[in-house]
Amino acid sequence: MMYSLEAGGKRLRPILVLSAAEAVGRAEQARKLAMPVACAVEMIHTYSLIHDDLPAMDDDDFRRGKPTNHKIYGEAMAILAGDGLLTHAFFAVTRAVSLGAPPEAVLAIVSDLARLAGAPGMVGGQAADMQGEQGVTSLEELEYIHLHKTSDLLVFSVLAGARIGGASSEQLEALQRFARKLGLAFQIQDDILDLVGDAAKLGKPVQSDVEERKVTYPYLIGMEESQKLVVRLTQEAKQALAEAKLETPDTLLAIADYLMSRDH
Ligand code: GRG
Repeated sequence: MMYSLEAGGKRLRPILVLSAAEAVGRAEQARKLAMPVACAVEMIHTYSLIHDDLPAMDDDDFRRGKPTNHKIYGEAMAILAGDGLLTHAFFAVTRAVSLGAPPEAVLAIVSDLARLAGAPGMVGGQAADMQGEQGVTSLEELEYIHLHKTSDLLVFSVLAGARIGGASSEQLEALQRFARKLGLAFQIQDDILDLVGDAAKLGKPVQSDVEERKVTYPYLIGMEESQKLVVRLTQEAKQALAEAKLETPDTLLAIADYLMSRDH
């Protein structure tokens, strides 16, 4: 569990939890109360990466610049490390109450986490992605996969932070729209970066129409349209953020800009 948690990564989801908490108000106090939830979402994310890398799923040898969990500890232990992180995440969320977070906010966070990380959320998106390997045919199908596999955990992160910060239901609704758009933009940018990285490795020009196992936005609509879509989705995300009328939205805005322009 610690091997994969400490392997690095951008820590995007915990940063979203903390930034959403501080954006709503009483920044310092909110950040402190939100810390256990920030840790919990990284545990969930790390479990999903460990399981995604298993031979039965993506069968990857490297993650976060290091050998994948099953390459070091074997498949059985990697499955258990993922299971342990998933379960411990719920324990971590409940720690927010002992720090002083309102119990009703924490209860809503537990419920959101079970839904958005579970079968109606990330797990469902991953299942649709695995089925799609036999042939994703439409943009609607691809959007469904991305919205659940990727956006739902970002939605959870932003909502959880905002709940701890004391957000109103109107603010939560606007923040949900923000995170859904942000997640889609993030995933499409990820697909673009994968193609650019693959081309660099092969020393060839970037091609979005190459035959590949996974259907992506660049594959379906081309590289240029995908890049335009990332910009449009980011603008829409920022518009939703403005509608949330937060006290200090600056960090969330900076994250949206960073994700659009990142090169790794
Ligand atoms: C196994 C239930 C289950 C779910 C797996 C997260 C996931 C779902 C699969 C990983 C593969 C993938 C490309 C998912 C899309 C989301 C995504 C871009 C994950 C990588 O997140 P980053 O870039 O990773 O935030 P770091 O390492 O920076 O934390």
